[in-house]
Amino acid sequence: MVWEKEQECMSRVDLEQVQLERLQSTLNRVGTHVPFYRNKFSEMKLDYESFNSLDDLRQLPFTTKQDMRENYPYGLFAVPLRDVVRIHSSSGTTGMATVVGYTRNDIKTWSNLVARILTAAGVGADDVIQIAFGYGLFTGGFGLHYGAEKLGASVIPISAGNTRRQIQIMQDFKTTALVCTPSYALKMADVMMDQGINPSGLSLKYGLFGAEPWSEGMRQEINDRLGITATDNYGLSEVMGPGVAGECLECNGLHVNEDHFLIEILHPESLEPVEPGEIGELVITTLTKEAFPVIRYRTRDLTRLFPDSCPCGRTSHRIERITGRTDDMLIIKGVNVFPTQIESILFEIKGTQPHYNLVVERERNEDQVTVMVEVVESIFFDEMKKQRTMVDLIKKRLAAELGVSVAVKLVEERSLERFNGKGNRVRVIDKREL
Ligand code: DLL
Repeated sequence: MVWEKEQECMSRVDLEQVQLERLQSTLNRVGTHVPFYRNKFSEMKLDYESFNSLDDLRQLPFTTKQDMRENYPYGLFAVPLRDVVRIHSSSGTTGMATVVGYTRNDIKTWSNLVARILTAAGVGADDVIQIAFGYGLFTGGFGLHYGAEKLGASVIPISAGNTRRQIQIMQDFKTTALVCTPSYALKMADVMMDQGINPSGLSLKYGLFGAEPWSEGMRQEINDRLGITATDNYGLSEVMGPGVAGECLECNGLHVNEDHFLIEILHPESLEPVEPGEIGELVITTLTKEAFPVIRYRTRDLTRLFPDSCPCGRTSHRIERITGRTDDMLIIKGVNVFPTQIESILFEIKGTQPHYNLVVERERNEDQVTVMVEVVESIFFDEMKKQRTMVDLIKKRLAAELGVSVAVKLVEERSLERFNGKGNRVRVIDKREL
């Protein structure tokens, strides 16, 4: 099944024409309404109105997460707030977060693109979809929700957490499709096992998983343990949220919604295109966004293009599952975490040193982070009670900043190894085998 056959299966020639027209209108939009782009274009003496080929894209400036932070909260919006009907935001509190907006039309487009992805993954109007992504500023819950409703499916907006209840609902409501992070799907399988529940007695058929990296091995495990067909779907809030790309039931890479997103795969340092099929950084230009269009957004996600066509009939290019990042962002239980966020909190707490390590582990399919913090001698050798107060304080502050709880361990001054690389004060020890 294809949700929008005409668009998803159009010839590459027609697609490129649509892309070019939409690129021109997006450039017009940002060149007129977003001072950040207007100034950049005029500094570069860019005559975007004369663009007549998609290759001209290469002349355009990049947009980075830093640009978004510098224009926090609404500086990059291309419409007045009165035309914005929804606001989402990703990782970090004030000043660190990126804020994205949607017009009524953007929400329509978003729902449609998510409906495409759900359809490609085997789900239809007769399905009962349990959405176990967080509903809130994170785009996962609401993004998938609107797409699933658009499809006409029965949506269970259960949100994340409370695994036993998730399983109970799954049994009672006869859920046929599960939507969450891949690690949470495995956690559900663990809890089912603990409770003596055999997944083959459930009605579950499909699983759509995304928002964090996973592997082919994990897919196999999920398929085997839950008795479903699991597909991968990708997106990011800066560009829209879920709905950017997703796998069909061939499970051979993620179809990009190319009539809405123009993608480039670039060498992360030279920022020149890699050879077709080589791994590089995914760079995305939105083609239809109204409130928050972005030009050449550097996702920092690494992937490559699959050159061959897909037997499903969709003509869009497919990307390989995300294989890594070019920065130090970690995804913990689906939440994006930057080590610098941890650092800025530690700086504010008297007695801690700006040296810390992050140890990330996956225990029973759940991410666990331990922040090892060096503390001054007087605290390290202080009585246990004072140490405990310190640990609690750091934990509380970090949980509030990061939106996910972490363990904290105090260590003696100068006991952590020093590094001289770029992130010279922090070392991330990621023991998860993703
Ligand atoms: O994670 C949007 C989303 C929600 C996608 C639900 C799919 C399903 P952010 O919180 O802004 O948005 O995080 C975006 O998460 O740059 C990737 O590094 C990572 N990511 C998202 N999907 C995948 C995936 C949502 N399928 C960041 N595989 C992105 C690997 C993923 N990494």
